[in-house]
Amino acid sequence: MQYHTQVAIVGAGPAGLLLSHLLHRQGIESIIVENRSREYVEQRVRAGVLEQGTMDLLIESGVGERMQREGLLHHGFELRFGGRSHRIDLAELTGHAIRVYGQQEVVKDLIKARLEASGQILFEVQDVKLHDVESAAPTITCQQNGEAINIRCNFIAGCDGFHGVSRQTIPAVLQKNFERVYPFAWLGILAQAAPSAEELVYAYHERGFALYSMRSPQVTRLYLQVPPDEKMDNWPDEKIWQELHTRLECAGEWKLNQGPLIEKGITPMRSFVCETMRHGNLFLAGDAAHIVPPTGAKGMNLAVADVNLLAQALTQYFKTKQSTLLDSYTETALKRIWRAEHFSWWMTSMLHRFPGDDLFQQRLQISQLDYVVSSRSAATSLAENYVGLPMHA
Ligand code: FAS
Ligand code: PHB
Repeated sequence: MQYHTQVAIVGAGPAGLLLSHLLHRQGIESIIVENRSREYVEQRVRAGVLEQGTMDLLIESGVGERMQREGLLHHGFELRFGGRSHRIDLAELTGHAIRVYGQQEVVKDLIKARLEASGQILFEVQDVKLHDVESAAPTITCQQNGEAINIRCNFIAGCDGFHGVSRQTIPAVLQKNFERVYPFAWLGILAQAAPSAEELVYAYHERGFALYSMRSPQVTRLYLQVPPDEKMDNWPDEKIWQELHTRLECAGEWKLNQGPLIEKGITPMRSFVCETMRHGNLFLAGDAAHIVPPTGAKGMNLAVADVNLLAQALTQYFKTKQSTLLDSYTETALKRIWRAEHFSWWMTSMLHRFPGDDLFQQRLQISQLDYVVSSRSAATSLAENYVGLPMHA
């Protein structure tokens, strides 16, 4: 089967779907190739926090209605350490808020919008390959249901995540990569349990980091710091709950509600940036170009910021044949990416126990936490990074 489009997109995650949606609104055609099924991508539990800019973009582009109706608007969150809880008042410090709305819900809304607009998303493709990306007529080949697919296009957007093929299409010698792997992972659970608190709780505890979040008035989302190579088999439900109670219930009367687990998994933690976000007419966006530890709730929001920028650049090209924004895409995107990388590293370093850390390191962490909860300027710095810096103008 032969296709011809303006922008071929690899990956139907938040980045690829939003890019296709934003281009469509400018009359620019695209085709998405996705190696998983629609059901799989719509059920994949990942991020949970939308920055102010992400909320605004989804609303402005006409896909934010359910997010506004079902998402939980939060004006602050808690830092819990030393047996006490301290609220960071995001709204008071920045005038902005965040919204808790599962990434899979964003994906569902975007797929619905694309299909209602007759957008083309080829699910369950295999053997995706990118060809002639340095030419003016790059192509993507793949298989679908045993049929060979060939897509001719002007540009390819690599939105296929950290393990995708797009970044690997760029010759290794040209890839300018930066990485830091952390000596711990997150064990995450989704529980059929009414949230025990209105807002998120980030806990620094001698036994390790814990995070209390939620997805709806009936579903709680929780995370535990575990060793980097931890196996799920070592964590029966009872042990998970016991550790969560220990690490989170350290301040007064507050008790964590329990309930049946819906989903559980272990996510490794790394910081990664491939600064080579363009190679010819291939552009990388989202996790294909960068990864952050989820402590700062930046992953999906960074992907959104990338494709907002890339959509503007592609729109300029197709409407005016000018490529100034395409030429500056990498430099502009990297400014926000490195800001989010630093903030995510800083939040992770402040809140996690590092294997082999000493009392000196722990005193530094407590001092940093004490400063953030007692100094308005320190709290403001955290808050403005957490709600997200303004989207690229
Ligand atoms: P995605 O990885 O979401 O999407 C890429 C898409 O490309 C996928 O659908 C994949 O199936 C597809 N694909 C891959 N290879 C392909 C190929 N060869 N051909 C065709 N399609 C291909 N962020 C947070 O902010 N908070 C969190 O709590 C959080 N938890 C996470 C948990 C896990 C297990 C993971 C992996 C990530 C988590 N993240 C979290 C980060 C996550 O939300 C990402 O930032 C977000 O998914 C980025 O979106 P995309 O760039 O679209 O990449
Ligand atoms: C989530 O709800 O999944 C979540 C919230 C905040 C984070 C990471 C994940 O920092």
